[in-house]
Amino acid sequence: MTDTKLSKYTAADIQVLEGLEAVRRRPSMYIGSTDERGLHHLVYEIVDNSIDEAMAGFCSRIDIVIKPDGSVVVTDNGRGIPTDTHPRTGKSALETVMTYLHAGGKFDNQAYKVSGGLHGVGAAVVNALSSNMWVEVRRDKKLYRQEYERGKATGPMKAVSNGITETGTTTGFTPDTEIFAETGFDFTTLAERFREMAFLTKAIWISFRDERPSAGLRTGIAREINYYFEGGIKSFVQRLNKDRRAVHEPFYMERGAEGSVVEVAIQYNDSFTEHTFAFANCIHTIDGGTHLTGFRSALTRVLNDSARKQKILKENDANLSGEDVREGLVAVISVKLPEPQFEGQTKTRLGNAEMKGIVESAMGDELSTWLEEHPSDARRIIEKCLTAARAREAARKARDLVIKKGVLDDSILPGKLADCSERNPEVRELYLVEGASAGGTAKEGRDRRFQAILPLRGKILNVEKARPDKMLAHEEIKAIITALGAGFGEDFDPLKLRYHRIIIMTDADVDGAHIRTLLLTFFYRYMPALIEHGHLYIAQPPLFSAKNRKDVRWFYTEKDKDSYLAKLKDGKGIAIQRYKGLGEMNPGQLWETTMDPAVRTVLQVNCEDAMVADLVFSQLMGEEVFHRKRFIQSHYDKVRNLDI
Ligand code: 0RA
Repeated sequence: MTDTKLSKYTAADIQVLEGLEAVRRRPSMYIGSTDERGLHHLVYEIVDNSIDEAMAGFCSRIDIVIKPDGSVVVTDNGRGIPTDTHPRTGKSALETVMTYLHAGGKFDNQAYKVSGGLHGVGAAVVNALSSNMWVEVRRDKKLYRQEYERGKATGPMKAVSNGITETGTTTGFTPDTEIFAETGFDFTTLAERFREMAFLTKAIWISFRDERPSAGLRTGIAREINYYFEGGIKSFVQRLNKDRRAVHEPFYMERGAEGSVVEVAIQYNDSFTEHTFAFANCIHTIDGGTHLTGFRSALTRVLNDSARKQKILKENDANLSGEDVREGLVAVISVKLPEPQFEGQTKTRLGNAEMKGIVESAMGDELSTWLEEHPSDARRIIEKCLTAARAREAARKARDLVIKKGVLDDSILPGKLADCSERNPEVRELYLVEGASAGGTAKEGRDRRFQAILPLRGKILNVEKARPDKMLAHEEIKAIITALGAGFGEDFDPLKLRYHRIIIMTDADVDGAHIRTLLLTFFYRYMPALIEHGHLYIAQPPLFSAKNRKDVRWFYTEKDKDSYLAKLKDGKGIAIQRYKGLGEMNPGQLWETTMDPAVRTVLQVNCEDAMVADLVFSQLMGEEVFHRKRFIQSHYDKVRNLDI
């Protein structure tokens, strides 16, 4: 209901009550876009209002239903939108909220509402962009109702029943097909957002049901899901650590400061990677911002102080670095502030300068108290950071040695590499091939002018479970780094790449998928720029062949094979073969089906958009992992852009 613009107006005590024509004229101004993203935004707007009511302490459950006709109904058990007459419009407060942009009065009370800037544009905007909308309010023992069409009330608000004991608000709307090209909601997209909302709002119950006839049929999955996390973000970190060994009980704090609220939950595990998620007003700020900066500096400072106090760090020891204190860290930071400023191209970085100090001091105080009150947890955490520091030092030495010895020097290319003759990196391709035998086939089948082959033997190291020194000791990883010639980690320089297309070619089976995942993890963690610049690809070998005496046909999906078979009048003499391993093809076939640029399809691995973090996020949350893995394994032939 309130957005940043409004709060500025009210500060100057100007009330702007505008009709909704502007919203229909330029919808993107209010919801970002009119594609699927904007469409789903409508639902978030309505649910956000109920979340705000929960944050104010008056609402404990929210029910969201996609109705069989494709409309959405959101019900909460809050106080109910007020129904008394609004002094400026002479209409009910409900109608004012629903039919005027930036409806004011008590609704823009900042102490009550902290909505997400761009995202807080509210129910009126949804109303303007819906062909039909209705609201029911349960309040003062009555049930009130009003209906709207494309933002205009079709009649006054009416009390339709008496003797109502509950309170709350129910909103139903049908997105307008005049505005949205696509009006079908995606269950998973909505469910993931609701899960996030549930984690970020302590003890809220969110129930989500899809009643569309197609919902359950297509997938066989029951389309109803309920979220409830007693401990909010504390449950969140515990959940993130579900499949790891936690080092201690979670640290959790919540504190109000200068009109904002800071919430932090931390739990270290025994892995070597960091997973930190920062939110501002329930919006996942994947590019971080001032709240994250404040958090990090408090963490480093407080752990160093504590380590000195406990004499785990001796006088002559160097301080723990930011990297040291983040190894194995799982953390969630959630801030709520009245006027959030989101920066960057995707508006996913918090810009409010004051948040750095607010988070730093709130978190600093709370964490140092907690460490004092939990001495054994404190000791375990600090010992872990110290181990990280020592390992990092050892890794640095190992790396210096490795560099000195020239092991990573590109003048000494790995022996297994079959390089190409072309000199221009832009046209050079490197195939990373699973297995020595498939590697051999690829070497024979390739165009040696511009295609190089690096066979990889056995499993790739899971980099999440290994420190950089271990990683460098791993032959396959070392071979990849050397062959690419552009360094790794902070030193990675895409300008030095010896190939501009790096193509992962693995078998179409579970092992192949696993190796691919490990390789993607490695590139994502140690050469993210490689992915960002679009250099990483996945080859797509066929799954089936159909042979008769004269020729061979290849199929990349089960469906293509089946429809070919169905069209055949006479299937006699046709031999269908399922290809599992690359090694089952001869060099000519491998070239023809998978490597020839004129006919092959390769999937470009893409992490430019924010989805990467989002997926890491979802994968860590567990639930969807199985489905995603299956998705990647069985449908990767249909995806052109694969996000990792
Ligand atoms: C302002 C004041 C009051 C309730 C709400 C807003 C409210 C809005 C929405 C939107 C969806 N669900 C909601 N629930 C509550 C109540 C003021 C009072 O009762 O004193």
